[in-house]
Amino acid sequence: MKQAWWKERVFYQIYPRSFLDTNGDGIGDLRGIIEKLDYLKTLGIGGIWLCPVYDSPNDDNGYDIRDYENIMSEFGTMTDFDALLEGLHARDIKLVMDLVVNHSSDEHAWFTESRKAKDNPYRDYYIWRDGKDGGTPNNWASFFAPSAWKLDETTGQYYLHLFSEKQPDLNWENPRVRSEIHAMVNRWFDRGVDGFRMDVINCIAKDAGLPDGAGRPNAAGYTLAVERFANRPKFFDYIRELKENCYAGRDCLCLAEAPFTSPEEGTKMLDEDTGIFDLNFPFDLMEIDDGPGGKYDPGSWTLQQFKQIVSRWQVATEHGWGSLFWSNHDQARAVSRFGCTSSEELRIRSAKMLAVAMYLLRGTPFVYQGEELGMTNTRFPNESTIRDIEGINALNEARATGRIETTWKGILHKGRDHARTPMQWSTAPNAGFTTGEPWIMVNPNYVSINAETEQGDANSVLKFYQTLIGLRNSSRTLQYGDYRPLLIEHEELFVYQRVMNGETYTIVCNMSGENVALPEIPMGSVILSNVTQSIERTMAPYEARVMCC
Ligand code: TEU
Ligand code: CA
Repeated sequence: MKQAWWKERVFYQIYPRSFLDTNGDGIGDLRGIIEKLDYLKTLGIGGIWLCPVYDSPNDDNGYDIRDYENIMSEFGTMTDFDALLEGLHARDIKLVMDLVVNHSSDEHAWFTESRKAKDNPYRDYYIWRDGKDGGTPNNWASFFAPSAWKLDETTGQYYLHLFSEKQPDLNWENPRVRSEIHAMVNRWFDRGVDGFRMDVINCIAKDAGLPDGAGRPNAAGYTLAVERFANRPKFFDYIRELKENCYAGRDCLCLAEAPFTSPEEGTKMLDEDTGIFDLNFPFDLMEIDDGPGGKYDPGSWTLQQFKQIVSRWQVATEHGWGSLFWSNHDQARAVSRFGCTSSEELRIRSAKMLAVAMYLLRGTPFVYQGEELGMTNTRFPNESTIRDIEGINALNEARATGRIETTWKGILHKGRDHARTPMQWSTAPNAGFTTGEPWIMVNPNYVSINAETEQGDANSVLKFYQTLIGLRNSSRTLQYGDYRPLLIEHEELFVYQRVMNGETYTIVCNMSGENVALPEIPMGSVILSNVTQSIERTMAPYEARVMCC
């Protein structure tokens, strides 16, 4: 097994808009992150994944980039950025930026040029087509709108947007687009960043001729034509080319966000010798509780499904490496979704259990901001408090098809805004996030769930995360050891070992709300637990034990 800095460190994902506001405009900023660097260091963090901070009109909160080489004015300046980078590196924390190049903003100079005329030199930077039979060029749906095509009056042609109409897809077939992107990536590397998390990167290559998709149509007759644009052969070529042009000779992380990727495809992408990425974010776990109607049609999940997903990816990445996460800025809060919030005691215990279950696996942990406090979903009182374009679109579509009640329930369960409510720093007004009016509501539970209070409480989720991350940081076995699942068929307990050089860690998690008898397994002495008093052969609800021998 090759060693690498990104295999040994615990990462922390920052959603800057919601992290800390230092100038009272209600929006988090880079100075806010700088203020909290010691907080991150104390947590044991060795790397940051920073969501987009580039200049953007914020149709999708920075995932619609207007200028790849400037900082969003709400977040600060390039001087602030350099100061942040310096502050991170001074603490030996790596910085991984978001790279959003499947699409840009429609306000990017490339697109404002492109839409001017069919013969504009930038026309082929995007994907333009004539309509067909009085309608769109094909039947592709958008993730954020019924159709993926928008008719542009100026030239009478349609442009493709897999996300919102303010996020036109870049045309990767155009070598000029690719070399502009390479140059931009290289300038960020030269500035000192340590890697990129590449947004929906496996969707950049669309099948030639843009053939219709075959999937189930939405109410407007369009379909998410995943089989036409996800993990297509050319995508592998484009990434190989990008790596040759940007990564060669650098020790930087190449991390894919890769929806629609099976473990088999993951093996291909992540193979240490022949793959194209160091790490990826797969979606199976994030979709575990999707109902037949998708993300906002809430379903249920079982421990068996969870174990299968984990095991498949552990196996898929045996000759490579994987990522470990419960949540991100697109998902609900981990403890509300996978743990238990019926009482404070169980919220705290289950939040700690989830951390043990996930972050001692083989792979690189990514803690999402606020997760280390056990932050929960928010009871958004009504639709007007929703800020996310995906949620707003889902509600609009649901209203048109009479499914508003299910969808609202779905949003309360899994809406992206749960992850985006402000970080809860203290008991001060607005959780200490801002002295102004926050851009999105603060979860009222900040009075008890916040960093300051938890720092002073030995039993807090925060203190537990510090201990757990410290344990992982100090153990080669937990970083590089083999993964061995135990009690595979068990319906309540999630049990595995990490083994290296004669050292064995055994991790036992009760993922249910019941007392569960612990079968005979090799154990060792308990080095970490989330309950005050363990009963040897009984696992209390949501109990987690880490043993070593
Ligand atoms: O998300 C990619 C993606 O596939 C999303 O549609 C995701 O499935 C969805 O949000 C889950 O509800 C990335 C970013 O993480 C997301 O924030 C952006 O909105 C999206 O790309 C477009 O850039
Ligand atoms: Ca601010």
